[in-house]
Amino acid sequence: MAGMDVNILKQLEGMLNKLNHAVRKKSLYASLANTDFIPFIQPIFQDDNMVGCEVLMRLKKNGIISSPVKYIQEMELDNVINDATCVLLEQVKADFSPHVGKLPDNFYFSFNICAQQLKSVQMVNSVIEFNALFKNKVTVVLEIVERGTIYFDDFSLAVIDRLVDEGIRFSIDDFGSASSGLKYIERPGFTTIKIDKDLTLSEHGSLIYPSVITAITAISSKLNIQIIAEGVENEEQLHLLKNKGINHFQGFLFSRPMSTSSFINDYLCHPLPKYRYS
Ligand code: G
Ligand code: G
Ligand code: MN
Repeated sequence: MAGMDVNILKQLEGMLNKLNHAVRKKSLYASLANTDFIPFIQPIFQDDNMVGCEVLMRLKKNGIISSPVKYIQEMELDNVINDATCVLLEQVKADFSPHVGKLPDNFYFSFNICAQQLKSVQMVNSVIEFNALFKNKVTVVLEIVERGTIYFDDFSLAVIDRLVDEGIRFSIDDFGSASSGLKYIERPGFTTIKIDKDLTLSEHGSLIYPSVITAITAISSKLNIQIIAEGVENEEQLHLLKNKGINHFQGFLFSRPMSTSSFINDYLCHPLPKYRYS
């Protein structure tokens, strides 16, 4: 009798979970109705030279552009995230195709994806297509943006190997924050760690997490991995991070994320002698 009760409870729990999922999906789709996914671009610098950029999703609804931060976690649990990434790839391809010749040598476009997206044939094919179009001029980097612990199953690892064979590189985003992708940085193709912006903060002339930064730089030099410090907002931070041996930076001090047309205008068509704008 007690066994039957447990079974019924389990069935009920399953039904409730499904219902909950359906309600959340409906609410997500309602929020995203009539919304376009558009790419914003934030440059990444090695000292004062722009070496690449991160493509960041923005939502455009009724002419208003906003961050996807409120929806991104729900989106990542749904196939809509693959549609969104494909739209960003297509839009960047269309906007930058006439300007590839103006990009610095060895430039890269970094796109955010979560591990689950490697299972989407549509998404993987779009990445391969994008990479093929810009081959020899631009590299594609995939930033793994897991909100929990990063886990790749055998299928995803095989997809990664395939993409690495195509020349695509991987980086671990928000390194040192919630995500834990430490073991993957030993894999071929994982060339970069992006130190989370919470860890690059400084206060009263000192970094808040100097030992963590030292440990990350030690791992990266041992494995010959590149480090990008994210969230660099002021000269003090920049100076302190440079003293730790870091030389790749992204943040508001250099540039905010901007539309593709502003980026093309400011950085490719009419660049100032130095790329620093703020
Ligand atoms: O740019 P902003 O801080 O508003 O972005 C909010 C969050 O959305 C960040 O955590 C960022 O990683 C995430 N994000 C931005 N663009 C993409 C994207 O194309 N795909 C995924 N999965 N996350 C993104
Ligand atoms: O999670 P991920 O690292 O992909 O997200 C990067 C987010 O950080 C982007 O959405 C971007 O808008 C935001 N960002 C970029 N530069 C800075 C910065 O200097 N300070 C802060 N607070 N956020 C930044
Ligand atoms: Mn990122």
